[in-house]
Amino acid sequence: MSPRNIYQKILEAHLLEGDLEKQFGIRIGQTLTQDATGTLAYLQFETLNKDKVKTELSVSYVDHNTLQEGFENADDHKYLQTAASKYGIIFSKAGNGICHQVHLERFAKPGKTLLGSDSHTPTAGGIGSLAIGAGGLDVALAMAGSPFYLASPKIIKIELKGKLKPYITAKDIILKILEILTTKGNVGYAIEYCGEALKHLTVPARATMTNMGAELGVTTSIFPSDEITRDFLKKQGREKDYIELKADEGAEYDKIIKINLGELEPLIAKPHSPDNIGAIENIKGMKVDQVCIGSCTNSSYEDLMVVSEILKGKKIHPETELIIAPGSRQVLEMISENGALSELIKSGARIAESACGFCIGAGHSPKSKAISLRTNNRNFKGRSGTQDAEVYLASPIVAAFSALKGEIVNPKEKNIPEVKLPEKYYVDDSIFLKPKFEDNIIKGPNIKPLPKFPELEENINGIAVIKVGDKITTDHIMPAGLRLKFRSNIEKYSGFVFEPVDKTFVQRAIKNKKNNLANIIIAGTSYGQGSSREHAALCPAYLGVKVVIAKSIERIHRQNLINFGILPAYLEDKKDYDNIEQEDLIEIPNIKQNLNNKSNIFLINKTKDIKINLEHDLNDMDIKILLKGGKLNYYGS
Ligand code: MIC
Ligand code: SF4
Repeated sequence: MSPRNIYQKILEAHLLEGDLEKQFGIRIGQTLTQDATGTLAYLQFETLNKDKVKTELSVSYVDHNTLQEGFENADDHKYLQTAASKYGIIFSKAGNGICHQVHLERFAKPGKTLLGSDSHTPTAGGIGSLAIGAGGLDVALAMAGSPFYLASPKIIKIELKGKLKPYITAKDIILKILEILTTKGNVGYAIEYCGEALKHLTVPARATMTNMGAELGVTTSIFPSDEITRDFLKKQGREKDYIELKADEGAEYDKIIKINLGELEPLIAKPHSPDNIGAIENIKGMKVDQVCIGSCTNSSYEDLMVVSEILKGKKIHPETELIIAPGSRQVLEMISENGALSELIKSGARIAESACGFCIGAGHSPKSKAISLRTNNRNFKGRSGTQDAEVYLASPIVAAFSALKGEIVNPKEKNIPEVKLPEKYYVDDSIFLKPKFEDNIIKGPNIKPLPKFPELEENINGIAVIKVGDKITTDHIMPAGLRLKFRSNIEKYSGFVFEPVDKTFVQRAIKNKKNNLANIIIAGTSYGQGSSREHAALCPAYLGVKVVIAKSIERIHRQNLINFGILPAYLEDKKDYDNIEQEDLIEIPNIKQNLNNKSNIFLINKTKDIKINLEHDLNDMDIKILLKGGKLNYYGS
């Protein structure tokens, strides 16, 4: 047998259908959902008529919408709890922590497959799990036992050597990788880490890096499972979950990147993209109004311990606010037990719930024009809830020193406290509710039935309802923050599509729909970056969007479009982007026939009287799903 990399090993062990070199379907062992995507996932699961989930383990977390301002969040939580109980799913209540942190601590296993309805699901790659983010419908299907379909990913090997300087962290490494690879052009790739420097990276540090693979746009990232993994699992009381996992000598890769950790200097992502990387040295001294430490990227025990050691006996700058959200109840309990929490409180920090919170703009929005320094993974414009805030991303070490000084600090100039890893993590699994398999699902008034979509028409007659530029994120398409509570009410949530970009979009889209004109979105490169939220496809579909024509589309969003019957198409010649204006009348003739016959597809810009060639990357199953008007219609028939 020829030498295999880690992906080949796990994929081979889970292959159900197809060819690993091309398109294939794998068995999903574990799933996770969170509340903001979970309600839809379970509403969709209900339509699949299964009595229980077919996975080895499925967990439903509540971590995004925990503000409970109004009845909507609590309605969602109750629905999720009762659906989990009926279908055999473990339920993690609000307050237990952020799904990725908790899953890493308690459930993720090396060598297993995990599908999650959240783009940062690959966090579990830090423990050697093959973890992928997807839309809720794909997760629902995996829970029902269907294969998860994937095109063979190209593998980038990232070889790490050298030793980190004390002030450099895993966050700086992943920011370096974001500088090299950027957030664009990595669709279809997956990252495998290796190298002698791995021995300096703990599981939570590795998880910081696999977490932010989502920002690169890669399908997933993975670390080998080694003695460090075993130690982490042992301290979590889960040594039995350990297996060794490494690539064979001579295994092949599509691309190789080598990084000498000893050469890294502290980095920061500047507004408004995680790949807008600069050296802290060039930005130090800049006043910061707000510092936030937390999110699924940097909220582990070791992250917060180093922060507490830095803040110990000191006070944060009077002009700066510091908010800290421990990633899980486990982390919160441990820092509370050992006194570190008390140091954080005494320094003047505000302690937030163990939840996503500020990371998704659910509370703690900074003041107008604020400079906010965060340990999060995303700094898209407006995501903090303040449109004109400037959000920077850096390590917890940089964040803690900056909170003390009220300005960005280069930690190179500081003594970095050494933090000892715990002998044992605090474990209390009674915080998870086990399923009772009872049929008593409760749907409060915030839970509305799913909309239905028609089959694809032979000729699409429509209008370029909006033309947007490059790197439009799902936060632009479907804002979160205070709008999050409408995730289970598609009609209501659809009223906010493209709100941050164009407040008149919804009105125009509804008018076109009434006039029987299909709404067509024209976009630049990397359309649909960021979150896995299927609402960014479902709500536009509800408003009559039938096609997205872009220079390129990100992986999860592309699949979500297909799932809800929207055709993802690309401009054959990228220059044709300039040949379509907003409001142009567009016709896409014989689309069904051309897709079925594998003929070229094209559009006629009726306003400009020109023909523009299009491309697509749909496989046979994608085409069948699209023709049916989406995956629910397809599986329902
Ligand atoms: C995010 O970080 O954007 C989210 C909120 O976690 C999303 C999921 C969602 O929109 O519910 C993600 O990353 O997939
Ligand atoms: Fe939650 Fe932020 Fe992580 Fe998304 S990126 S799962 S909002 S903490």
